[in-house]
Amino acid sequence: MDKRQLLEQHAKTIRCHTLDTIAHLGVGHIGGSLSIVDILTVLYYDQMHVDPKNPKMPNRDRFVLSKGHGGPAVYATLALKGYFPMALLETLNQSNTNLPSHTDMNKTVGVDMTTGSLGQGFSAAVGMALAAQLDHAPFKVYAIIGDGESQEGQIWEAAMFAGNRKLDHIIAFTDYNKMQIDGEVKDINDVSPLDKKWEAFNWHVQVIDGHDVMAIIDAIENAKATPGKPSMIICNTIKGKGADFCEGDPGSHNMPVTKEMASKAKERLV
Ligand SMILES: Cc1ncc(C[n+]2csc(CCOP(=O)(O)OP(=O)(O)O)c2C)c(N)n1
Ligand SMILES: [Mg+2]
Repeated sequence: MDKRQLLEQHAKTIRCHTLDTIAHLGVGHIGGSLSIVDILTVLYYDQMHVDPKNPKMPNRDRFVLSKGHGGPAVYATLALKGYFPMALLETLNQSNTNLPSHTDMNKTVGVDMTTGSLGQGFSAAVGMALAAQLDHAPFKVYAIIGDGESQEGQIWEAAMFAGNRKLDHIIAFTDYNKMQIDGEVKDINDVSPLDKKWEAFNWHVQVIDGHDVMAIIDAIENAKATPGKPSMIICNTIKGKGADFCEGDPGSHNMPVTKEMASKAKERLV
């Protein structure tokens, strides 16, 4: 198996466990979880310097899911990497769970920042990158923001600050799935042209297919090879990618998912 095949296999496995995790609860943010799986796969299986046995390792790379509602995909990824037992996935969003629907650093091993209030996680990620710059630390901060989240003013305040401070410790991704909670981003408050906006804020910008694992790797390598600028990788993605019952459907934001729906979707995936 070559690298692409291996990573695509991991991505399928993460998608299957994300489906099962949400189906066990019966409802959840399936669309925005599945659209980021290929980015998570590349980060955790190819790029990030992390150790599940030593989750607080001081110089680990950090990951911030600023669109915190994609937690189920992060939990599936972390469980498969060995941060915690797979069985924990069945506790998603139940009372006293360690896996709330939105990522929480005080509850889940391996989660570096508490998120869910859109815009705030990205500011925290930029702050972590500033700390890394001041400390001359060797690690990177990876962050995923949503395209609907990019309608938040706070995103652009953080973007301006990171560009001005030349924070090259941060490599961010926009999950550009063209949809948010209420429908299509362009109909609600269009964020395009995203590339020109980020360039204007002094970021290094790339636009890629966010489901192509090798393109994601290349973009991260390019970002690492560009000192003196924060990096934004705009990933064209599809909401609900891989699940036949909701792929490309604006209704996939937070929807009921039965075990039958999940198992049929998994059959088509593998
Ligand atoms: C500050 C804030 N406002 C509103 C919400 C409610 N909300 C949750 S997800 C979402 C849509 C986000 O869209 P996008 O960033 O495109 O993520 P996707 O749905 O594509 O995963 C909204 C408005 C929130 N979590 N935080
Ligand atoms: Mg979106």
